[in-house]
Amino acid sequence: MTELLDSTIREGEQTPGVSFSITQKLEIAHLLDRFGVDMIEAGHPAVNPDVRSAVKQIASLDLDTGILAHSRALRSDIDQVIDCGTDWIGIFLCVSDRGLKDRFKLDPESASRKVVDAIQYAKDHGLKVRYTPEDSFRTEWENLESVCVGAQEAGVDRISLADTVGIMTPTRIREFIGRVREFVKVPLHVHCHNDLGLATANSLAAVEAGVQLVDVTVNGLGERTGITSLAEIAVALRLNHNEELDRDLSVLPDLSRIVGQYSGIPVHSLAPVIGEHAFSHNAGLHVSAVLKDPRHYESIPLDLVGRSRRIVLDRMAGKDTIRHKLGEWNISLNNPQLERLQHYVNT
Ligand code: HCA
Ligand code: CU
Repeated sequence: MTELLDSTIREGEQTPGVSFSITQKLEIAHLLDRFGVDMIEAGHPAVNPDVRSAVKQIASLDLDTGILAHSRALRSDIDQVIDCGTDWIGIFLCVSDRGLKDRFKLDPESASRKVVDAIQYAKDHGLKVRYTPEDSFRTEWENLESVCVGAQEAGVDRISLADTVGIMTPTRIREFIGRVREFVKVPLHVHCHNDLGLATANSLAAVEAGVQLVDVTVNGLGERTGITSLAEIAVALRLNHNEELDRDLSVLPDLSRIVGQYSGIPVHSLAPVIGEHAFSHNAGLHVSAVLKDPRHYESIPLDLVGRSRRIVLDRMAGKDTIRHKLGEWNISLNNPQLERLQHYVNT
C-alpha cells in the first residue's frame, strides 16, 4: 500500500500568514493519526523554540504514525531533532548546480560529503533517515545520482524526490522516476508542489512509477500554491488502486474544517472531495438522474469520505428537484401546481 506523509504542520505552516499554536498542532496530529497517515512531518526544530517544542510534544504523543522532523544537513540541526525524540529525520539539501553555486557555495562533491556526514551522524544517534535532494527534478543527473548513491552507502532509509517548484507533468515524472530507480534501491518518496495544479496527478503518476510514499497536506496547504492535498490523493488511490482500505477517510471533513479554521484559509467551494459543492447537484437533468441513482453524477461514495449529498434549488431546478425539496418539507403538490411553481423558480 502506498504510504502517506502529512506535512500540514511543517510545509502547511509555511503557507503565507499561517501559524498554528502548539495546541492546534497536537489536535491536527491526533486527527491525522485517526485518519491513518503513515508519517507526520512535525516541523523543523531549528526554526524557532515554538516549533521545537511542538515537535517534541507531538513525538511524545505515542501515536501509531511515525513522526519525522525536518533538518538541514547540519549537525547543529540534527542535534535539535535528536533532542525532540522523533523516530525519523528528513534531511534536505539541494544539489543542483544552481543551488550549490548561488546558495551554498559548494561543489557537488563537497555537498555529497555533507549529506553523507549528516546521514551517518543521524544514523549513529538511532534515527531513521530520509534524504531529499530538494528541487530534484531540475538537478543535473550526475549530481543527483552521486548524492543518492552516497546517501545509500551512508545507510539512508528513504530518498524523497521533491518537485519543489511544481514544474513536472505526469508523463515526465513517470519517466524520471523510472530512471532514478536504476540507481536508488531504498524506497522512494515524492513531494509535489502545485504550481501548475498538477500536484495530485504527478503524485499518482509517481506512485504508478513505483514510489512508496507521497507527501501531502490537509487542504493542500504549503508554500505558494501548496502541495498535494491529502483528501485528493487518498481518494484517488482508493478508487484507482483499491488502496487506503485501512484508513478512515471519513475523518477528512473534520480534518479539512479544523485546518481551514486554524490556518484562516477556507477551502474553496469547488475543491475535490472536501469542497462545499463536491457533492451538490444543481441542473434539473442531473438531479433527476441522481435521484434515480447517484452514480449517474457521482464517482466518490459519500460514506467513504464522510460527506452528504446536497440537492440545490435555484433557477436550474427541474420538476424532480422541486418535488424532492417539497418532499423534504412534507409538502405535496399536484402537477399543475408543480408546473406553476417551477415556472416561478426558473424565472
Ligand atoms: C522546504 C522545501 C521542500 C523540502 C522538502 C523535503 C521542497 O520548504 O524546505 O525536505 O522533503 O519542496 O523541496 O518543502
Ligand atoms: Cu515543499
